[in-house]
Amino acid sequence: MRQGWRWFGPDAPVTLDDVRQAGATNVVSALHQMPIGEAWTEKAARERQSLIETTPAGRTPLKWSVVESIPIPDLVKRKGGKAKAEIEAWIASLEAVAACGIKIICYNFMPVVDWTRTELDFVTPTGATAMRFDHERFAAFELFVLKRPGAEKEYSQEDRERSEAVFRSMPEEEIAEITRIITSALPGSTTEPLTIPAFRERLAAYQGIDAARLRQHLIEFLEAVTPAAEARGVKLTLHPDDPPRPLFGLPRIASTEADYAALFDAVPSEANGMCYCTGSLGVRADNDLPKIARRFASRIHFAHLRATTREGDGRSFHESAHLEGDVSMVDVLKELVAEDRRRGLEDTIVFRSDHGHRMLDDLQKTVTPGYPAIGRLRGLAELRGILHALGAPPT
Ligand code: DNO
Repeated sequence: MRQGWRWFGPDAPVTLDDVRQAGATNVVSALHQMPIGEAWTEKAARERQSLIETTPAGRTPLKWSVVESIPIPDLVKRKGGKAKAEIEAWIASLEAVAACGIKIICYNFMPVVDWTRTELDFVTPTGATAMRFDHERFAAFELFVLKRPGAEKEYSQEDRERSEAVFRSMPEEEIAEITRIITSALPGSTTEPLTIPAFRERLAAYQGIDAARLRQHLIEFLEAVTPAAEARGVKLTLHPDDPPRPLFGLPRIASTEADYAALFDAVPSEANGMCYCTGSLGVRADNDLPKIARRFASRIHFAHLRATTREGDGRSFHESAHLEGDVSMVDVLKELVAEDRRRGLEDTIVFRSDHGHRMLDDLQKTVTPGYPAIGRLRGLAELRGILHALGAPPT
């Protein structure tokens, strides 16, 4: 397996030397500066590639192997194959990165919001902080800040009462903070930052789009883009929904084993692949992670490895240290290594330690939420240890 590291570009607090020191060799990056929907140019992709791959004398070479992500505009999710211009622009971006030799592209198909949390710095027993999704705080936001019409029907009376109490106890700054975290899009998000009125409008635009429609739109998108990907040897990897269940009354269709099976059945192209994310899938107790890895092994080209702990209410969760939490990372890695052994060297799975606790010096620094250097470095070191013990040292 290839050791990856997400790098947010030249302005990020984590540098390419930090990536080298963490021991990663493969960079995961995107042209985050590009407005969603605008076609990337080969020139811009080459500039980013040259930043990553021009190795100063005496330093370890790095390779830009994965694009995470080329965002899919809202219109494609709402209109499917009818969003012709948007799909063409997406293909142009695919071609721009493929021309640079980058062969793995990650994307997601979550409507309106990408990954969602309610707290960025939940204090763990060690003093390190983790990201968390708290069901009551989420409900407080949805019911009393966003005031989404019809939302109350999706909560039990007990939930509504509790979340109202939570809302009433929240000082103004906390309400502003949760609004910012949810609507302004977390780092790397592939959706646009929104204000509350714009957020309401976006939600309303999905009226009449249920899971079956959304799935059909994803299938139409894949039917349109996989020929271009196949022609260039590019693998498209669909990131699971995070969390893997509907939010804000919007459907989500990449949450379970059955969801992925339906997509691979509908679009068998070998370019139709999966970004296997333990942290996202693991939030559902009914997702059997090693089984999913085994079943879809040949479709997995990119893996996000981290652990989450489901909390007592069955809805809330927080991010744990990489080998703690609800996932058996050893069992998962056994499956991925077995698949890797079936492949050629060029084709091995790129994995990255996903998210990390904010700890040690990072507690004093400005960090990118979810992506502090030290917590991720710890995670990568632990994952690397497992791979050595399995007799499959990563490259
Ligand atoms: C969060 C990330 C996501 C992911 C996109 C993929 O940490 O895993 O933002 O990059 O959903 O398109």
